[in-house]
Amino acid sequence: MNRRTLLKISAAAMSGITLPRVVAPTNVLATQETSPFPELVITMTDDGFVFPEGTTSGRYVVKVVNESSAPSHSPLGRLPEGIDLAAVEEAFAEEESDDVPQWMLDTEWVGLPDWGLPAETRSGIVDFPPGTYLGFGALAPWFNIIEIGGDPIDAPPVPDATLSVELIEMAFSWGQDAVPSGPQLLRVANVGATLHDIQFYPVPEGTTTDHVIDLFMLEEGDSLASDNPLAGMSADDLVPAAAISIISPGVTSWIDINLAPGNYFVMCPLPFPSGPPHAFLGMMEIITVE
Ligand SMILES: [Cu+2]
Repeated sequence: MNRRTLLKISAAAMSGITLPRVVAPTNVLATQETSPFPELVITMTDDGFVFPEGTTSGRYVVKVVNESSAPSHSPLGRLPEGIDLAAVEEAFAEEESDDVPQWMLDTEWVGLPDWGLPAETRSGIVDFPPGTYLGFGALAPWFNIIEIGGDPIDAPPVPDATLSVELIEMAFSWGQDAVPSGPQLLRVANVGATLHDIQFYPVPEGTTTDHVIDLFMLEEGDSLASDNPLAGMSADDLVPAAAISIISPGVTSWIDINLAPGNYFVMCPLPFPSGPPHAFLGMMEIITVE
């Protein structure tokens, strides 16, 4: 499997970030003192995810603390029965194949709060049913296995989301007319039939989806038209202000977001089951946050 299949247009570098970003949305809503959910602090290091010893199944307020040297762009999911470390190692050892193994599509990706920069924390509410989990770095060369014991999750309380969005092929279906600025708990439900995610990229006023595509399609050495609001940028300069990692069909997760007023390019970059990024098939739009 080619790791880049999982990145495509979502890769980002640390240098040259020219757009304003919002400070990490830590301790926003999911972590209110009245929360009925236990807290789970997951540390991301350069070697993988570290869970507290003896973590058992449940619906958790999750804090992803990025102690690595790369952005925490790192999916986490429960492997299907029968898939073990050896199968995962074999898949990651294959360098230049665009084939995605079936077990990867069948993995129950939890939709972890994503894209904290080094030293940042991202938070949300995530279900961890018992099982064997795989985490991997989409921007860094690691993967690791985490075992979570315990019982199946039985009728947990429903988080008090302030916003919601459903992911389908190939669109975002919003539960409200607008996304307000400031702290919000966003419910993200994958009600489609394949893997998705959602990422919010701040863009200048007047930017259209065509402008963003022109940026992503830019060949090395070329530059954007001068009337493109993104002129002067490279695709690496686009970094999400809020995002989840891969979320599987039938899974719901909640992420704390804290967007500044402005315009955002919202997209799903995933190419599954095989093909172009979902963004190019319709899973992209510009929203205005007020
Ligand atoms: Cu998608």
